[in-house]
Amino acid sequence: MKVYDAAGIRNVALIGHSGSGKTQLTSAILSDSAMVNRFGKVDDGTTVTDYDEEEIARKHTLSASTAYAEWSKQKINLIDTPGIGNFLSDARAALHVSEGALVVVDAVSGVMVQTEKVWEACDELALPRMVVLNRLDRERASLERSLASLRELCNRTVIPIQLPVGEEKAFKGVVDLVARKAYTFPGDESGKFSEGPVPSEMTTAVETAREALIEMVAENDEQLMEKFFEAGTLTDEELVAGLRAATLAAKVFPLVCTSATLNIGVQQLLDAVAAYLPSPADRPYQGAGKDGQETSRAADEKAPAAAFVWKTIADPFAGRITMFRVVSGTLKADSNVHNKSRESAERFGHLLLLQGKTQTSVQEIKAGDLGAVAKLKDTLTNDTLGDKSDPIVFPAVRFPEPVLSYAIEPKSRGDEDKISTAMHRLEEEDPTIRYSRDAQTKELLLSGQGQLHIEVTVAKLKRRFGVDVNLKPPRIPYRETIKASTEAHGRHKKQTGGHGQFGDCKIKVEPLPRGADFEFVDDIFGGSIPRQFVPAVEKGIQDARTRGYLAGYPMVDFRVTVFDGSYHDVDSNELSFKLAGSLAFKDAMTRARPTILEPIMNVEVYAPSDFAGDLMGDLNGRRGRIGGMDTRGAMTIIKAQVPMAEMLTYEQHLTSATGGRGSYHMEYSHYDEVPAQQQSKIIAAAKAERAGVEVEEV
Ligand SMILES: Nc1nc2c(ncn2[C@@H]2O[C@H](COP(=O)(O)OP(=O)(O)OP(=O)(O)O)[C@@H](O)[C@H]2O)c(=O)[nH]1
Ligand SMILES: [Mg+2]
Repeated sequence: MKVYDAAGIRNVALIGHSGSGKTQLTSAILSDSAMVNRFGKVDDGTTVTDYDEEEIARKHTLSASTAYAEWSKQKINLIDTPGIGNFLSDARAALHVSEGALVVVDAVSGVMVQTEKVWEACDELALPRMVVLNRLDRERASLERSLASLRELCNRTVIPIQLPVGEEKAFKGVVDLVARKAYTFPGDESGKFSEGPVPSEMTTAVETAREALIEMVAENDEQLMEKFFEAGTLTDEELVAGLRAATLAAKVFPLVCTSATLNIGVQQLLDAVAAYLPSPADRPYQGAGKDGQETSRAADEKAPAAAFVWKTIADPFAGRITMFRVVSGTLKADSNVHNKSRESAERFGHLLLLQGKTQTSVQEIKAGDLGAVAKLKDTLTNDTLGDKSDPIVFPAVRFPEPVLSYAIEPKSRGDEDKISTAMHRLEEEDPTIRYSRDAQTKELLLSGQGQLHIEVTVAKLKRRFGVDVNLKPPRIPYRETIKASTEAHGRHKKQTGGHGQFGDCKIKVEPLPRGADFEFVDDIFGGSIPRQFVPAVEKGIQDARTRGYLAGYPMVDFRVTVFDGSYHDVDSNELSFKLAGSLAFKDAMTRARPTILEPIMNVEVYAPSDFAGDLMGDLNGRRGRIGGMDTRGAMTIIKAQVPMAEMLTYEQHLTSATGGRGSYHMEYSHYDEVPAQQQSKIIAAAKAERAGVEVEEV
């Protein structure tokens, strides 16, 4: 393939709610641009970008993947991203290396919860975007209703540049509002279309929509506004240039119409991408210079080479695959590159272009383009690669912390070492999972963004690394804290002939604000405890607090001050003071009013308004606090704060309560005290667990 320079490249992330058709659309694009021979289908598991077995089996994208199409003398790099909430961080990462986004919206359901999330993510980056109204061939599909819900998201700035020809099953093409031409398709998926005049029954609608488009463009440019007032309209050239400028400035978001399964409107979409979305040359990349000062870097192939790593794939056979964007300069195969985030040297072998999983080896990759390289030694996601002498580094993608933990155990004994190696590889690939060992129970914990995320990770573990594990019910990461200040005393004394043991300390404990974790203060004056033993007191308290007091959960948000004690010249040693610390902690807990904290989640539920009442009732039943309600067209958004413990089964409930038409998004908010009734259950469950009894439910 030809090597494109920055002005000839478009980096476009396909983002949007799950099921809107991003993968199918990518597939249609690759077929129409003759990058592949057959038109792959999500439903047959034959698309280029959902190549992973797990994606094929579940018919959902679980990890972002790249593809590219040559169109109108341009190379359009496509990043197909997951729409499922658990996996949305991959969409965020993709936005970091794109100049533009295609926000794919299902014309039946309109804006959904993840549409809103990705829209906000684009807003944060001031990213230009186009809206692709897809699935227009479906029953109940509607431009008007979808537009209404979009406009509640971003006012009037989403503006159609096409109108659909025919509705629902009869959807057969699009009218381009700029060129005033109709493109109609036979509906046989071939993508062969005929070009003709606007159908007579559409002329009024087309003229009205065109008028609205012209006004929107004129509104965003003073010169065009003046012309518009003078002449009453704009020329086609002015309209195209004005629309491009307003789109680049992320002030206006053109909307196009497609059916990705029937391959209708897809080529017109590509034309629009080429015409209106920016190239890397149009949008300098943000980075930080020597002193951390913000700076930007133009996509200049003559500048020093600098690349940002936005994704890593852990392949057990091919090794690590590092996916990057060349921000400036030119990366060459078989060359030495510096990892500026880790100050280490890396050796590039083959440089790769990725068409889904298919790799094509190339000699060089220039500024603005996306590529990959295998087998780097210690480069990970979010690293900056380039010339050692060039100070620039690029801002990291912020990945969310895990919200949910499951205990896992190997099905066959002796697999524990294998689990640990494989999990560390998977952590490299997915920064939103964590693998750890529970300090109390010694269980292996897998933490992630939700149940599906955990299940998919376990499936990867099995398929890629041959490790089979059992998942135990999720564990809520409860914490303990105290509600009262008190003083306490701990003394450890043992005299069994010969050498004795003696440690003695007095402490004060006081609650700290939520999130403060733990503080230890040494307030010993006059050597009542010799200097060298104070750390032992702290260690004893630290150990005791991580073991918890009520139900074995780590105790947080309090301060311990050791202010007095005594010692024995011969019998005092570290161990004795450690035990004294731990005894003082236990003594303090009898008066410090210990209590249990639980994680509270921010939850947003999207569902057709008919269900709103029932869903709110249900959230109340889950100890939820409703924070607000909003409507978007026919949909209602409910915002609430709900304890995590009550949300474990929410997915199933929402699906069955709304017939699959509701969706939700959840993220960690804060810790709050558990009501007394629930506390006793948690304490009982912890006791039972310690006694080795299985408990059904907490
Ligand atoms: N009728 C119709 N079905 C479509 C269209 N586009 C996609 N589909 C179907 O909708 C389903 C979801 O399509 P995908 O392309 O997997 O959706 P996605 O946005 O990639 O979903 P995630 O990967 O989960 O985010 C599949 O069964 C597709 O065949 C369309 O234009 N019309
Ligand atoms: Mg997909």
